[in-house]
Amino acid sequence: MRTQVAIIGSGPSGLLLGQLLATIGVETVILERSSREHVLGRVRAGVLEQGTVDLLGEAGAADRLHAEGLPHAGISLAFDGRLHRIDLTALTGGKHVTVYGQTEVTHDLMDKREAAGLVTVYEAANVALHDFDGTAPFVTYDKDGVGHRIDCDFIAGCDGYHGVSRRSEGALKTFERTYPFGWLGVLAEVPPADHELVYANHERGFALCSMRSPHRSRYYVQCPADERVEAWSDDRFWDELRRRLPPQTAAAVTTGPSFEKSIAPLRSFVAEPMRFGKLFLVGDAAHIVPPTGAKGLNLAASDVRYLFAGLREFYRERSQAGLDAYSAKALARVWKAVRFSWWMTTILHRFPETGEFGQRIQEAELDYLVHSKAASTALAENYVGLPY
Ligand code: FAS
Ligand code: PHB
Repeated sequence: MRTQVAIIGSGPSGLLLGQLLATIGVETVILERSSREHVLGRVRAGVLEQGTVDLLGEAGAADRLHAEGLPHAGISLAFDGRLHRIDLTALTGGKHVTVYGQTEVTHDLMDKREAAGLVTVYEAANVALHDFDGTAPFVTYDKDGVGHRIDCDFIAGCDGYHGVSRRSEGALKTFERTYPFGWLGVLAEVPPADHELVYANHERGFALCSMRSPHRSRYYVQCPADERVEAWSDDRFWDELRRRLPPQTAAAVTTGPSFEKSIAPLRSFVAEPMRFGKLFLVGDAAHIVPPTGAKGLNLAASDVRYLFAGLREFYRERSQAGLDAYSAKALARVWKAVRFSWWMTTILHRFPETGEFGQRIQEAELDYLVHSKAASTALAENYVGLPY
């Protein structure tokens, strides 16, 4: 088989890149290790920057997003028993974010790809990348015990943190910070506690009140990094969540049976560079952020935007300029989002080793943040998404 761009991974990065390339007639094949159902079964991000919404629109995959997505003009920070609203729209000259689950984004992109008859090979085993530092790259994989080869012009490594693409290149420099805690998250078919997101800093630990729709809530509590999800009954979760929220928010929590419960580790990770000859790393394959700043999925989208622009320039004008600029351009925005996600995580979570001085500094940071327009504006412009 031959294609123009071989895409490794059928998550948001791979699907969005494939859809955008289809709009300009560039052929792709996506190789996905898991089944379609497994990919759709993942519950992850929930907040989209406007740039991500616009890109999904350009890909022709935003109809349901526009119909069902929830525009949010603000978020609240909760500490000292009170809510402090950050008016994102007022502080950013009219911008907002949209609440719409990553599962739905993935579903919409898969439906669009399938409707166009574009090829995705699910349960592709032993995917391997070859000769991407030469002029004739190709990928190999096994499907139902049969070996296959796809010759291509370029390879897009959209295969996430545990993927094969990043590990295929030796000349990487990586940067990493792991956090001494994780997020225990639940999904429940109950109305949200607030009409906007609530990020809570409490002496028992961080908590987040989010949502997927007016009838479906997404909640998280900070937990030890080695915590087991089996140790958390629904009752224990609801009790701990409400203990970390201001009284009026806790009273507004509607409890009910969870239909998804999982623990996500928190880490900051960046691999440089994001390009090796004909191989381009995209999204979580190149970087990971703690979910506190709601940047993971949105960073994947900005990588896709830069790579799509470079590939469009190559196929239309045979120019390498955009492709040559990809890594530096993507990393400039990645590092700003890594900083913001790290900062949001440090001011909202309880760190075991922080000590009394560190605790006072965190309290002063939060007090300054909600009482200074300059500080609130800095949070708001990062949260809605910095310019591309
Ligand atoms: P993905 O990891 O989504 O997709 C990679 C795909 O490649 C997967 O389908 C995988 O099966 C496939 N793959 C892997 N290895 C392969 C191989 N060798 N061959 C072929 N295919 C292979 N972000 C937020 O903004 N908010 C959140 O709350 C949030 N929560 C998260 C919770 C968890 C547990 C995780 C892991 C991430 C979370 N994220 C969150 C970040 C997440 O949304 C990512 O940013 C987003 O999925 C990035 O998309 P992709 O780059 O496509 O990577
Ligand atoms: C979510 O709804 O899953 C979500 C929202 C905001 C975050 C992290 C996760 O910062």
